[in-house]
Formats: sequence, C-alpha cells, structure tokens
Amino acid sequence: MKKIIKTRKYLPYIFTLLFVSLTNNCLANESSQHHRKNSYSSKITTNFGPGDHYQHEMHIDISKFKKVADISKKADDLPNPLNRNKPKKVVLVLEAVEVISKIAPNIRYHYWTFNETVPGPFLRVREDDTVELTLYNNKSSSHSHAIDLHAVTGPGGGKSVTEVEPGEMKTLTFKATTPGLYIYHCAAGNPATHIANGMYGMILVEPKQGLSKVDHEFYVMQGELYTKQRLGKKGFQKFNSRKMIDERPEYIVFNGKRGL
Ligand SMILES: [Cu+2]
Repeated sequence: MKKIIKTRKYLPYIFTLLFVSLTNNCLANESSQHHRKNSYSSKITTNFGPGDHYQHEMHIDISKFKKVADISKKADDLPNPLNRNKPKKVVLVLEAVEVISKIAPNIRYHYWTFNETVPGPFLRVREDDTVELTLYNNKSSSHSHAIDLHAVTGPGGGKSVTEVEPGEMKTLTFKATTPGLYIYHCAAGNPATHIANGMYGMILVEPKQGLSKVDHEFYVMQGELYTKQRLGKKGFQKFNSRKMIDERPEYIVFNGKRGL
C-alpha cells in the first residue's frame, strides 16, 4: 500500500480503500437450510448476530473446487468514468463461486468470491440508472449466497430477493437513487463468515454531474482472513469462526492475498 501511494505522485485520484469490519454486529446466524448436507457443522444461537457461541466448520473436498492461480483483483481493474448525461438501464451479472487459491505461496484457502476475485468486480452506474443485476450461484458451491448492495434501498439491500442455492440464479432490479461509493457483500447465512471468506466489493453510483477528472483510479479493499492454523503455516488453511468472533485475524490482506 505504502509503495503505491509513494509512487503515485500525480494525485488526486480516487482511492477506494475500505476497511472491512468483521465484528459481532452482523445480521443473522447460519441456517442449516443454506448448506449442502454434510459439508458443515454449525452451532446455532438464538441471539442477534453470530454471538459468542457461533461455530462454523467446513468439511469440504478441496479437489472438487476450481483452482484459481491468483485470487487478487488488480488495483487498476475498474471501469472508466461513465461520461453519460442521461440515465439508462444497466445490466450486470455476477457469479458466486467458491474456489481454492493462495493467500501466499504454498498457503491455500477456500475463498468464497464474486466472479473469482477478491474483492469482486467494481460496479459503476450513474445516479437514476435502472440496474438489473443477476446473481448466479455456481453449482459447485457448498453454500447458498446472496448480494446486499448498500446502494440499494430495500430489504437487505437486495439480499432478500437474491439468495440463491447452488445452481440457481435470481435477478434484482433497482434504481440507483443516491450517488455515493458503497460496499456490496454476500449476506446469506452468517454474513460475517461469507465476507471473511471474500464475498465483498464496491459499487459506485456516480452523481448526475459526474466526478472531477483524475489521473488514475484504484480499487483496493482490506480484508481479514481467520485461519485455524497460525500465520505462515504452509498447506491448506481452514476457516476458524472463533477467531472471527474474537476479531483475531491471522492475515490482514489487501485485495485478497498477501503482497509479494
Ligand atoms: Cu455468500
């Protein structure tokens, strides 16, 4: 990060850095109906949020998931400014895909993603656009997934109409009424677990008058990975819900993995 800032002296630019907070104030507990049989074990609590006793342990066959060489979204991989005077209909398609990729060399993790990168695609629309967003859930997924866009006004930011089981797809249509830069994230089951595993990104709703011209724009998001094994341990890393509840990440990453 520091390196990027130092070498980009031709500021200003839009720097989209988001600190993903994985705290106890998330929305719901894992529900057994959102999982494939025998792929997990969860201890359900009745209080709001995951609660101190939340447990989630995956039992997956990693050979059944797609291998992705580089999970990291490139910081300069985002759409250009829109330069449009009028609103229009924008069609977006996202796919929830669970993959195996590397936090660092020889350190593998079962990432849950939008479109196979962390963060997911940078979405860019204009104020008053009508956005039609389709969410697919890859049939290989171990969980149901959904999308909650903070640019959307309505139940769960769209989560309530986009929750999809493996192999399903659903479409949400919304009007981008309020300009701003917003997070989107999966909100199925226990949202903190889905976010921790990589299901987040950003949506920019450009104001009608557009944004000031800049030399460069970058897309960088911070995430935290809660692995059962300690930092630096080689091999496949399992998710540890206890560390997530306690907010004790083993890895703090930018765009999904350790920098090289
Ligand atoms: Cu999800």
